[in-house]
Amino acid sequence: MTKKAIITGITGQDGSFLAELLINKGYEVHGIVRRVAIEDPNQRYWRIKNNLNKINIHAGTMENYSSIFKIINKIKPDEFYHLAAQSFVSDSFNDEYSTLSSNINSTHYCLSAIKELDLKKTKFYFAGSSEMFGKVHESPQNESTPFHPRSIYGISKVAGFDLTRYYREAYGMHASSGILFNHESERRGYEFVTRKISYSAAMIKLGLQKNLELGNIDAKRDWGYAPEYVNAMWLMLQDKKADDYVVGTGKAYSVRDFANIAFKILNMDYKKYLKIKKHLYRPSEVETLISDPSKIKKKFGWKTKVSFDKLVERMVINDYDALKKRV
Ligand code: G4F
Repeated sequence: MTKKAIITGITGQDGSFLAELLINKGYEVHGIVRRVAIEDPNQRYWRIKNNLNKINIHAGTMENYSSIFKIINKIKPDEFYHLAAQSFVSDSFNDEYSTLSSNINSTHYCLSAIKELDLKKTKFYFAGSSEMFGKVHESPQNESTPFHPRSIYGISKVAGFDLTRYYREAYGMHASSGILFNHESERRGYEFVTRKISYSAAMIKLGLQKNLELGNIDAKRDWGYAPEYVNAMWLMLQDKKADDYVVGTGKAYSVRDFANIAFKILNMDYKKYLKIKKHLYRPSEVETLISDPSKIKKKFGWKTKVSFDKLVERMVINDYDALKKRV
């Protein structure tokens, strides 16, 4: 029997890679998408445009329980990947209420609908985040490290993580959370620092931009390659037992390191173009995140293959080649 999967956030970086992975594995793939996205496919579907004929799109609002309930009831999926969220940490400082309510409620609605429909076969995945560790209590961070979120986004993810565990423990649901460290790719949104740097480096090289404006360049992150992370999500749902897993590379680099390598690839020195801007600093920063992915490695043999240098190179070359074609 063909397996059915629902992905929320299918138009995003992770959703698009996950859709491809599941299509290649023979799944019937369903995506829940806002009506505005359906009305503006050129703008919103660029990551999934090559697979649109293989994806079943459903118009739905993550803030609306009945909308989610109806779609889940219609599809009765084997697997449910809840990736949709307001995922830009910076924005969560300016837009506390909608980040908190939409990130928490959407997770609650999905879990509650699966429970109310008594879909015992449906396995649920929640996209947790290393932002939950925030002001870290130990390094590297593993599944037992206490959470200490430093943003409304991080707080919303801790609540989503707790909801997922609660439904697992209270109702025996197969509900797992991946605690994913930063993962990037050629499909990353332009507001995140890695894409901002790769795109700016390419623009500067081609004479289309003068400077690169950044905030805290000493922040360190554990950056991996996104397609490998969606495979980790899938692996979690193939196990008999639901559980939570840290997913990362186990190595950390600074924003400065990223900029240095990115500009070097195009034979430039980032220091010549860098402008530090106060307004790009966050009111409370997460200084360093570094994962201990030994649990997922031991359980599923999962580990990253694309190195940090290779990741930066892929992103920069992709932006440079695409821009060059346009000018
Ligand atoms: O690229 P970022 O915006 O990613 P951040 O905040 O680490 O969050 C990402 O990873 C999380 C997993 O840990 C996800 F849950 C989340 O959804 C998202 O995908 O910022 C990375 C670092 C920060 O320390 C930030 O202060 O870069 C620093 N930074 C410095 N200048 C900047 C900038 N970040 C952005 N976005 N833009 C800047 O100009």
